[in-house]
Amino acid sequence: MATGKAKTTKRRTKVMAKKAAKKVLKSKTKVPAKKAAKVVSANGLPKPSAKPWGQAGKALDGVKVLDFTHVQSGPTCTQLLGYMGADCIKVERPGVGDITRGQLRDIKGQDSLYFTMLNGNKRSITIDSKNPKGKEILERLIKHCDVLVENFAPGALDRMGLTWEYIHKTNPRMIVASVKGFGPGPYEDCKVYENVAQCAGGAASTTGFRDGPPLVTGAQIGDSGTGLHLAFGIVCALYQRQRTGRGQKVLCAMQDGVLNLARVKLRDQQRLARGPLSEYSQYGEGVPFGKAVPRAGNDSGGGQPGWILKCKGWETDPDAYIYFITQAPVWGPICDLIGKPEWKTDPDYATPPARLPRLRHIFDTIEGWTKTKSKFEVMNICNEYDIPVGPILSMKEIAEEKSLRDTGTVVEVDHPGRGKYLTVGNPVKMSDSITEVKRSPLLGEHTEEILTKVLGYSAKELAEIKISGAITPPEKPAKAEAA
Ligand code: CAO
Repeated sequence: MATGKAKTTKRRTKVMAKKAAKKVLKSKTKVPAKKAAKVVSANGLPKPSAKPWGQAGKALDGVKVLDFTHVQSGPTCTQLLGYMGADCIKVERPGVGDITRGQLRDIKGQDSLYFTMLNGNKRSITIDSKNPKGKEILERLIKHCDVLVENFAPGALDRMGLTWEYIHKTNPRMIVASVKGFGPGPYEDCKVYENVAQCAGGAASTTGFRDGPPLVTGAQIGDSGTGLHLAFGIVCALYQRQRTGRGQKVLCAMQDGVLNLARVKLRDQQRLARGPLSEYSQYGEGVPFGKAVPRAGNDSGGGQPGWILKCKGWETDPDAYIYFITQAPVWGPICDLIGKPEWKTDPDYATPPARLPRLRHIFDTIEGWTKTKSKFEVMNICNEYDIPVGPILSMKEIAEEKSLRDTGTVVEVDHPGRGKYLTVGNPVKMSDSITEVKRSPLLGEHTEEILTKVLGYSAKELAEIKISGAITPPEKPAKAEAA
């Protein structure tokens, strides 16, 4: 409790503090406006926002993307930009659209999951890029947008008249970003799909079992992987434009993207010149190495041996498996768990180099234990001892996994034609740019909206455009290819 004296002192200090504050305010107002602004942005950045986290807009708000992409690689890139807040205006051929709208259809007459899962957070406008009026609309779009993204076959954009020289002259600030199969060189004119890139980028020759043919992987490292690289290039080009004021070309070749993801295998190629790769199980098995990096089955890519092991139920469930890593620091707990405590001190098993020639026997023994438990039981038990393991999750299990729904990695969206569908949300989570996943657009859903509200065409001009054939299919509509 405060005494009377203490109360008076408190009151006096309050009054003094108020006076001092007034003084500070006075002296602050004396600072010339120019200098005050300098204080606010001394490092060239605006004052930190006082808005609550996630309510200060999205990372790419204000960025306008002319999205000329189709199939998978390009759409992956622009969907990510859309997730980050960019306004993606997808240009599609009238009456046809992105070929994937009609590919691998699961509901008759409706946009396929192939299309809907790669084209969320975009607006669709139909324009015939070879029609004179269509070209005029495209010119307006080029002037309006910051980035043009395309993944046509080599030369297709030029044949539309949209050369780099033309685009740069029309809008010197525009960034022109492309996916192609190969970079400059002997294959630059080739059309490329996912598996071609996986093979040409070195991934297939190093995937699969030693005694089997090269294998492609289910992860779309050629298409989605390259789209991801392109998105990174675009964001960097936007950042550089802040300084230079001009756009630039951004090129991602699928072969390069795959190689970047397979770089550990190029590492191994160089190590191979100096001796066998001791962490590959073929070393322990005494199988000689050839001249190139071999396929390593399920060997772990790093220095800690690992393998896929059967779990309870493997006889009937094709996904009852677990990836098990015999990480050196947890070798003791592994030995205890599998009922081999003597391996902790046995010179044949106690050290990582001693274990290398015995890996197959070691993993067979561990499998004897994992086969008695479900993959989730193995996971729970091993996690207690910090033993790194990973259950083989089926796509069914992933689709039903609650934690992935909770984080927005798997999202359910509603589509007017096909109803509810699952898509993969933004895999990049940001604390101040919260992703809102929106359904994919119907073909040409936003054509009029973009022509009038974005490009400023009048009602009269819109009527002219409508009869010009620039935004509607030709008399004999081209058929969407159904797969
Ligand atoms: N209006 C008028 N014409 C249009 C148009 C529009 N809005 N949109 C596209 N077109 C035309 C193009 O101009 C091109 O015509 P021309 O060849 O006569 O000039 C034509 O449609 C087809 O373009 P394309 O050659 O790119 O398409 P494709 O189906 O034959 O090939 C693909 C597809 C993917 C192999 C090829 O685009 C390619 O190699 N792209 C680069 C690499 C890539 O991204 N691959 C990943 C694909 S995902 O697996």
